[in-house]
Amino acid sequence: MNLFLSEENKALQLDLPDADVVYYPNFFSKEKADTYFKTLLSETNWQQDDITVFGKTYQQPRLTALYGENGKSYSYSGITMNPLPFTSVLKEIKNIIEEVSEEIYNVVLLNLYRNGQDSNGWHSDNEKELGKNPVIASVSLGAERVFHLKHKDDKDLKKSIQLQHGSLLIMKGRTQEKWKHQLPKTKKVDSPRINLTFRTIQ
Ligand SMILES: O=C(O)CCC(=O)C(=O)O
Ligand SMILES: [Mn+2]
Repeated sequence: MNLFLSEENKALQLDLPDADVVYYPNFFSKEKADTYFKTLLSETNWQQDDITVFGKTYQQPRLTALYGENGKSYSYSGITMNPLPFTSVLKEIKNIIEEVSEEIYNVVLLNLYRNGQDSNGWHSDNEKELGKNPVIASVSLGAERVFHLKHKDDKDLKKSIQLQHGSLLIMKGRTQEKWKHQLPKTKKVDSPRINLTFRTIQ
């Protein structure tokens, strides 16, 4: 038995057309998730970037950081991020996620939502450097937040999931091609959440 994982580590396949999304609500044990949250909150090189959308510049409504192993940069919404080398805690999490998802990742993007006013707007992770049908493995730590998915063509196809402390969400197949996702603002949360998305830059 892997002592890092929770005992009831069940996988829920979401029933979404044109997508392949698996959610593990209790992926890490509570103790492991608590430790990871504390370590990442204090050790991460958090930064707040400006983004430019339709010619207007805003501060991103969250803090971010990029860690990776190959020195390749990653660009989205007009931001280019250069990865710092993986820390030991990030390597530890990456190894565990690689084992369950049977995939190798070379970068992790971290988001810190300081409270319910921080958010991540509708988008797909479909940047060219991620290649076709990318696998995105997303770990949630800290405050529970709602995550929305909506189909790009069929407006009636939507899904909400509560992303729990210590959970893992894997999006693969055509999910990024056919669906968008967001983490909306909420008045119900006033504590921080950390999200890690493991990705492969080609
Ligand atoms: O915070 C989350 O759960 C989603 C993060 C996300 O979609 C992203 O960083 O691309
Ligand atoms: Mn995303």
